[in-house]
Amino acid sequence: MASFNYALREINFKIVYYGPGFGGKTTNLEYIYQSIAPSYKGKMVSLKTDQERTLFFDFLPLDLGKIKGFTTRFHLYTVPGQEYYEASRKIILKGADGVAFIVDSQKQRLKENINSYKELLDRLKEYKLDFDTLPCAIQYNKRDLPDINTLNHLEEVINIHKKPSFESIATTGKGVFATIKAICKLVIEKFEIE
Ligand SMILES: Nc1nc2c(ncn2[C@@H]2O[C@H](COP(=O)(O)OP(=O)(O)O)[C@@H](O)[C@H]2O)c(=O)[nH]1
Ligand SMILES: [Mg+2]
Repeated sequence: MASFNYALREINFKIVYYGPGFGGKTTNLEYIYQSIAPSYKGKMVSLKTDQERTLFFDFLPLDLGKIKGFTTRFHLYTVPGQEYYEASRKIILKGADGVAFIVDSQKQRLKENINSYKELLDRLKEYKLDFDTLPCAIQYNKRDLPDINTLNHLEEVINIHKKPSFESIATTGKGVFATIKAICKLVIEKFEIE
């Protein structure tokens, strides 16, 4: 849910990076964070659990302009991917304005991707968020690795809702901004019609 800060004349949007553990969510956020000039971003907050981190930070996209005199501020979150953090994932997803679903393209991880996608759909349903209209992009990550599924196959078995999708190598930054920009654009478009 977009929230307004009238004092700062800002609209705040929440984008959640979802997907199986070790798919590249944290790597995406770290790349985005380090690419943004200090005056356009807030502090990166990291909540450490024993094995994984939940990260969040906010930033002001330079190229989106203002909406009705308000500056847009995007808050990016990652969720911990391992199965036993289901409760945390559910809490973090609450109120999301947009979702980036990060796929691990490796063949051996296909099942985890599909399970995570199904879980996402279930959680959204519980929050009464309609996935058909929710701004979302799919990112096929780790395209540099040798034993990966073809794009066509991943599109067929994962992207069943035909969301915009991008190939990426998050460790080098390839495809990282294409993904977040697509989501920000969809979030703004949806906000403007509602
Ligand atoms: N080869 C390769 N490794 C990646 C890529 N993206 C992430 N990784 C690595 O995969 C591991 C898990 O990434 P991480 O961002 O922590 O995944 P998360 O659990 O989804 O947050 C780390 O060792 C990353 O360096 C990629 O595009 N290619
Ligand atoms: Mg992570």
